[in-house]
Amino acid sequence: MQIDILTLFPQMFDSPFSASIFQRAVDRKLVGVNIHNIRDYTHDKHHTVDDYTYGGGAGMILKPEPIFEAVESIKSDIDLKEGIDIVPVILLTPQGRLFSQQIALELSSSSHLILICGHYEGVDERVREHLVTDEISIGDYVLSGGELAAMVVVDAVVRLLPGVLGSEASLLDDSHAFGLLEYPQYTRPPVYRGWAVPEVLLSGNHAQIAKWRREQAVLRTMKHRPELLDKTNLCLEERNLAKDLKQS
Ligand code: 6GU
Repeated sequence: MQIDILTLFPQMFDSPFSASIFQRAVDRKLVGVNIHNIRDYTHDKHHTVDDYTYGGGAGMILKPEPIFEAVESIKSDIDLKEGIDIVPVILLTPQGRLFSQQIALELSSSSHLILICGHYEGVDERVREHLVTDEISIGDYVLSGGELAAMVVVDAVVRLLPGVLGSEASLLDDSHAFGLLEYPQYTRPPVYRGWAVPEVLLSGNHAQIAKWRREQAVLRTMKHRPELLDKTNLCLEERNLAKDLKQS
């Protein structure tokens, strides 16, 4: 997968993409990331990227020209195999659809992504109307720019690409992959400061362990994210467990 990111602050991307799983994915050529400075696509002496909003109001708006030219330049470099692919052009903005594991999965099937990091009070609406194919927000809070949101999206998408994670099984265990939060996990020592690991986990009884984990996942989901349970397929036993917990 090839990812192009348009930003006013390219330096923000230096460290998050140079560590751990991500760097390994780049080294193995499973993903390539290019960071483009929107300012490089301006033509005036002052490299102007923003301007006042028509009609008045506080704050500056990103001008359309540099963004259109940057995306068009990136697209013209892409070796598009005749109509097989339209490249998603995604604007990171608090006005977008709420990012989720489902959307990460959807995006992970594209061979190419172009991400535009919004800034200031927003972008000229013509960027939305005539350039962007998708708008994504990472949650109901306001960030000072789309950069951190772009990093969140890229991280969530890249780890889903085949071969990026060590074992494909760990993808299935992910929080949210099943619509349940993850069960509690422990490692050695078996007793730490007097706090013991639940006995069932040391029992070697795999059926019991699987049952305990599923129950714990339901309990935890019930406690922190009850709305997720409405969308999840639970067996009768788990439904009753959730119901009991609700009543207690
Ligand atoms: Cl994508 N951008 C900004 N500026 N703030 C956000 C966001 C994006 N998602 C949540 N808050």
